[in-house]
Formats: sequence, structure tokens, C-alpha cells
Amino acid sequence: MSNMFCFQCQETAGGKGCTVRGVCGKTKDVAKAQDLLVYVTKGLAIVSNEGRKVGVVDDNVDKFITENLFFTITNANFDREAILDRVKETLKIREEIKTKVIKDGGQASSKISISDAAVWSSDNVSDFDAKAEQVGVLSTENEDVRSLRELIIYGLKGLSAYMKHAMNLGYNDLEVHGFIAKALAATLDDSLSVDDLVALTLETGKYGVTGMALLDKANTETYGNPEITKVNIGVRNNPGILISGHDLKDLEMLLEQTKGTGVDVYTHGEMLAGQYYPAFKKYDNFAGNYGNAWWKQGEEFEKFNGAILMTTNCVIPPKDSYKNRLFTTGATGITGCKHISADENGNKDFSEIIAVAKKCKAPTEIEKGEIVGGFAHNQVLALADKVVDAVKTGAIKRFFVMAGCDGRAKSRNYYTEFAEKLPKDTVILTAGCAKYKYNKLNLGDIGGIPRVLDAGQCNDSYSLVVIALKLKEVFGLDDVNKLPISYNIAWYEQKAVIVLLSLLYLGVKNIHLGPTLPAFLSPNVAKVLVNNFGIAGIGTVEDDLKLFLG
Ligand code: SF4
Ligand code: SF3
Repeated sequence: MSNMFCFQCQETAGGKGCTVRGVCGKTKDVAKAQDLLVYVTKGLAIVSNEGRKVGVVDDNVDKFITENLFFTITNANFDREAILDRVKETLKIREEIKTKVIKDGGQASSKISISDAAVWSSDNVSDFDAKAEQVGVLSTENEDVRSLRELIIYGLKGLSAYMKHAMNLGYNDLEVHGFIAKALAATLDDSLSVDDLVALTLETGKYGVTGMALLDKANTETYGNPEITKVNIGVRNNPGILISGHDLKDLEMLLEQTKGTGVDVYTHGEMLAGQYYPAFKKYDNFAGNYGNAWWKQGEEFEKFNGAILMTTNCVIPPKDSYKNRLFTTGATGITGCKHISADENGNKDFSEIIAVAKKCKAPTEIEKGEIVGGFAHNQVLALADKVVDAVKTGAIKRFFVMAGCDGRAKSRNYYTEFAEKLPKDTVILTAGCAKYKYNKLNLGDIGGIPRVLDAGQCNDSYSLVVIALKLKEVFGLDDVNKLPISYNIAWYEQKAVIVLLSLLYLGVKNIHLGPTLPAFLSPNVAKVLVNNFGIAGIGTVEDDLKLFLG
């Protein structure tokens, strides 16, 4: 089998591309299945996009496109069979909708009949890898076009993940789906110029804001506004289930089903944010947060001793020592691990996980103490007077948005050191798993305002934007860039890409992105981002502090 090629995440091999095996653990055969899934999803998007023009809109198609993109996000799905099943299902759905489009539209649009992605089909899995080799990232030869196409696709992957969470809570926005189909189809359109693709990239950011706002509404209307919460990072004596990832609906279902069973539920990684929502506080068996960011799961899942539920990225292919107690759901998948699917109403039966947990020992304690979070927009705005006073009196000189992702690269220790060395009159605004680099440092407070304000998950970067816009209004500024806020963002996977594109769309300038700039940015595309938005990488902590603090 020839080589794979993937460069969608920050840890890509040699800062260029994974070609033999993913640093994430993705094998060639999984990479090819994902490449083909993305390709047939583009085909489905072309048909869906043409369908919209003649009034054929199908919820199932929208759902499928978002789920497929979510499936291929970094560290979500390593189960080749599950991915290939989606390829087959996508081809089936594409043909069904195509029939409707042809019928309702009078005739097939030329795009449907001439685009290979909308036409190619096979029942034979042995054809799949051969096709995958023709349609991967490198099939676009011009490196600038390839760079922009992939930047858009990665943004759409992140957006799809956020849309799926909102949809799980019964919230949806057809316009966003219309855009996803349009933009995905456009990544196969050779008639588009580099300028067209740059414009589409910014438009992706616009829908990123819409998608994150929708998810914020879904989460807060369903579970209440996050509130300041002290979270225990130690353990109790009962057996436990560790729930990881970003899906709050899964957390709710798990808490409901574990009530009174004697099994405690702990959060891990991005699910820490679940601790901040009022709706989950009523569960006696909702224990604290266990462990740190995703990349430490090998060691920490072993010590947890209990059952583990992965609701979304980031999953690391598990060690044998805990593989039999790790379950996947939603877009995640690991060959050999039990996958829990939803029924037609979105309900999931977690009884098997609970049964496994009951036979397990209580978790081994790896940390003690508490961390504080829950500073999403509503909570921060409730403290607005205090915050504004602190800025006016000079007690707070500057805010640093340090949202995004964590990762295993040693160079990321930069963020711990940066947080430690920030002057005591600065406040860190964070969201996403990037926070684990500094949320246990005890950086103190400024007149009762903690120096690390955690809004929640990466999607809650939206909260940070709401806070910034509110401060702009309070201070009567005409430009968000005039606020005393600097952006030093860490990225790893594609959700961070949609967060970045959203910030660019909102006009935020001079974002520093690290620990390295994306490998998928060609020199020319990087130049566009530098010239138009002041995007920069990171340097040494000392140099960057001087730069930020002027
Ligand atoms: Fe490599 Fe990242 Fe792609 Fe995994 S997701 S194969 S580590 S570039
Ligand atoms: Fe983390 Fe995977 Fe990106 Fe939601 S859990 S931020 S890396």
C-alpha cells in the first residue's frame, strides 16, 4: 500500500506531513478510509448544494455531512471498518438525494453529472483504497490552492463538530448547513481563484461564529449558564466512570443512568467544563475532574481503574491495560472497543459501561485539591463592574487570551512558562484544553478576580469573544483591537482552526499562534494571514513578553 498523507494537526510528522503512520497513531489504512470519506462527503455536498438551489433540503443529508467531517477530525476515529461503513452509507444517501434533485429540479445539474465525487461509486471495498489514493490532500497540485482548500475543510470539520453538539440538544441552523455544503463543494471547484478561496476562508469564520453562538445557546438554554465552580481534582472511594470529550448531552445521559448505582462519574479533559453547568450539580454521584489534557490519557486512564467513555476527540489508541474498559460513542471509534450508538431519538444506553465500572476498583488518586472555572460570558458579565473598575484603576493592565488546545510537544511548555512569567497585574482568559498547561499553577487573584478565568471548552472561545465585545462597548471603543487584550493561542486540531477563523472574521488582529504555525499553510497563504491579520508564531517567552507588554 502506498504512503498516506495527512498534515491536518499541529503534531504532523516533521512539521510537514505524516506519510508512514500518524504521530496520532493513525495507520495508513485508517488514513485512506478517512480520505475517501472526505471525498465522498464532498460529492454528497455537491448534490446537496445543487439540491438547495431547487428547494430540495434534506435534514438527513445535513446530518450526514456534519457527522462525516466530525469522524475525520484528529483523534476521533481510528476504526477503519466504521469509517468505511460511513463511506458506503454516504454513497447510498447521495444516490437517494440525487434522484430527488433530478426529479424536483427537472434535470440533473451539470455539476452533479460531471463531478467525479458526485458520480463515483463502488460496492467493492477493494476499490476503496485505490480511489482514496487518487483523492487525498495531495491530489490538488497547486500548493496555494491546496493550502486554502485544506484550511477551509479543517475549519468546516471544527464547525461540524460544534454543530453536531448543538444538534444533539435539538438546536439547528439550516443556513449553516447550506454553507457547509457550499464550501465543501467549492473545495473541488477548479474554477475558483486564490482570491475566491481566501474570501471563502473568511466566510467559513463567519459561520464559525454562528455555529459557536448556536452551541452556546444550546448549552446554556439546556443546562443553565456556567457559574463559578470549585472542582475537586482528587478521588472518592467508589468505582467510577471517566467521561471525556466535548458532548454535554452524553454527560447528561450518563449522570441520569448512573444515579443511585454506586458508581461515580468523573470528568476528563474538555469535559471538565461540564462541572460548571448548574444542571449537573444536582447529581450526588458527580465527582470531580480526573487527570489532565488528552495526551496524558495513556498513563492516567490506566490509573483511573474504572470504565471510560470517550464522547469526542481526543482519543489516543488505548493500551491493552485499559482497552477493555474504554467505550466510544458519537464520532469516536477504536477497533476492538465497544461503541455505544444512539437510538433514533438520540438516546443512548450506557448500562454496559455501568456494569463494567461496578466491577472495577475506585480510581487511584493522582492529584489533590481544587481548580476553579466557570467564567463563561454570563458569569464574567455579572462581574463586569468589578472587572471594569480593576482595569480603570490599573489593577488589571492587560488580558491574555490563551485559548485553544494542549498537546504532547515539549515546546508547549512555553505556555506554562509564559503564564508563570506574566506580570501579576494581568489576567489569562482561557477555553479549551490549552488551560491544563497553567490551570493548576495557583497564579493568585486580583482583588478577588482569579488570574486564570476558564470559560470552558474550546467552543466556549465564543464566550471570550462576547466578553471582549462587551468590554469594547463599556470602554466606548470603536475597534476590538484597541482593548488591552493580547491573543496567544495554542492550536492542535481542527476545532482550533474554526476558532481562529472566527476570530479573524470578527476582525481580531495580531493573534500569535503556536507552538508552530500549521504545516498546511503554504508560504504564500501564510503571507496573506501575516499581512492582512498580523498573525504571528511564537518566539521565546522573554521576547514575547516584551513584545506583548510593549
Ligand atoms: Fe499526522 Fe495529525 Fe494527521 Fe494524525 S491527524 S496523521 S498526527 S497530521
Ligand atoms: Fe483539546 Fe483535543 Fe483541541 Fe476542544 S481535546 S481543544 S485538542
